[in-house]
Amino acid sequence: MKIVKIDHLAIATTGIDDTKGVWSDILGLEFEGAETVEEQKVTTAFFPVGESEIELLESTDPEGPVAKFVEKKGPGIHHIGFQVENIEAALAELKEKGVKLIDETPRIGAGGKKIAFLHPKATKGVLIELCEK
Ligand code: CMX
Repeated sequence: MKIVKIDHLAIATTGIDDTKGVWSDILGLEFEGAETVEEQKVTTAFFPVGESEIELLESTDPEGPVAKFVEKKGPGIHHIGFQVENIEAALAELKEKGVKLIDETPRIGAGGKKIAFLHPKATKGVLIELCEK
């Protein structure tokens, strides 16, 4: 599996409007825009940093996974997104190694990217997303 770069670091928030000042006003990052990924019950907002991005997550539903995460752990780092060269090949390789996956086949995330999550049990508690542009 070839990891190209850290694509994004995702932060679960209580609300993008409440939180975006931290990234734009305090740190001076540029707000690139927001996008709702309805299938995952989440709105995403991006702040580019070099070749990577900070991705803020806001749940669109009180029962959604991001709302549940914030309820349980509070706002904070939610997942790391790694860009890979070939996501299907990466997933096949991980499956072959016996790594527990949340997504065995990619789904579509923000920006139309192909994405897939590894199970946090396989990675000692860190949620890892693979993505391919
Ligand atoms: N960090 C660590 N552990 C996490 C976690 C996180 N961020 N999110 C979930 N988990 C744990 C859960 O607590 C659960 O553990 P147990 O089995 O011990 O209870 C386990 O992982 C499975 O979680 P789940 O929510 O029950 O499983 P689902 O298959 O329903 O969903 C996931 C998994 C990761 C897809 C979902 O929790 C989630 O976070 N969805 C939002 C995805 C997202 O951020 N999308 C944004 C757009 C993507 C993009 O383009 O970047």
